[in-house]
Amino acid sequence: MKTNFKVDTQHLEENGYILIKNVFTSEEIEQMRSSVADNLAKQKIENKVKYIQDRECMETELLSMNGLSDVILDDRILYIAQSILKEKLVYYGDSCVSIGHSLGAWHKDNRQKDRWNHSGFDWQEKYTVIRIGIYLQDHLNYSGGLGIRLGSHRPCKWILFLEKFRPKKVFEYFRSLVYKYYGKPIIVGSEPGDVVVWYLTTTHAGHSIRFKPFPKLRMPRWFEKYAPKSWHVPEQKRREVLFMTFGINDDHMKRYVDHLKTKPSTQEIWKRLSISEEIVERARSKNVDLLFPEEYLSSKMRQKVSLIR
Ligand SMILES: O=C(O)CCC(=O)C(=O)O
Repeated sequence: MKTNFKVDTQHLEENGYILIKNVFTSEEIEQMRSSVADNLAKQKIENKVKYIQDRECMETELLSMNGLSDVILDDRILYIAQSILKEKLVYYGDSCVSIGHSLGAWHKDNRQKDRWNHSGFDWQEKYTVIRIGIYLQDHLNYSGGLGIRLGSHRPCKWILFLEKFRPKKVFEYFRSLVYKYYGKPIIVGSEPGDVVVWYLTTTHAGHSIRFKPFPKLRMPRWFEKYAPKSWHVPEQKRREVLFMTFGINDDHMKRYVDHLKTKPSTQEIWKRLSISEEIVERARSKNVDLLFPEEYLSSKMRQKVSLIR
């Protein structure tokens, strides 16, 4: 596919994330914002929106949403994911629209068991589950951007070293300190039209605050919490982000889907899955495998997609 952007996989390997500039036009971003508003209004009427602090959550994945299903199967998104993962892409319904502030704490999203256990399976072979974020507003000049800890997608030698020590309690205390400070923190300066990609093993935080005296620095959480609000660079507009993950048909993906099965919100998304025949066909023609755990799907959906049994 001919594109006007480059997928710098080397940057991803070294740093755990990439920012790809100018993938979508400003008209397309405005269209996405308008589709988000339409879906939110519809789901509010149906009483399906959940509120977490001042964040509005639609528990529906993107392929089931009018106007937003096109984004996942957009050639540019698939080209980006394919350039990184190199094999047939698998989509298992792990996507959402995030509206409003997300929590700003540092965390990883790979399976719970291995997040901070760097001897676990997720750290053994090249990790192959990526998250793509399309931030629909300016985070280069405004607050609210993604925080990333550079290089935190690689096993940490300190954590591996500390794992040799017992008793466990002492080890766990030091390990928790290492987690917080492992990898230099940055704010990803995405602008509307850009796409951000990171591994689920990369330590990240939503909603970084830029401060007027030093807007380029990602400040520690305690500073974000307690520094005067008058120092904050404001947000440009209501924060809206489209998130989606892709994997390939391998053990990392299967282990991640097993982890998703433990989350009631994802179970709910799978139960509500409503992908049209036309979209299933489009995914097939673009060589994307729609693969879902059988036990959560309606009998109608079971007929349409591939099943994890
Ligand atoms: O809201 C963001 O920018 C990041 C979201 C996040 O933390 C996540 O996807 O786990």
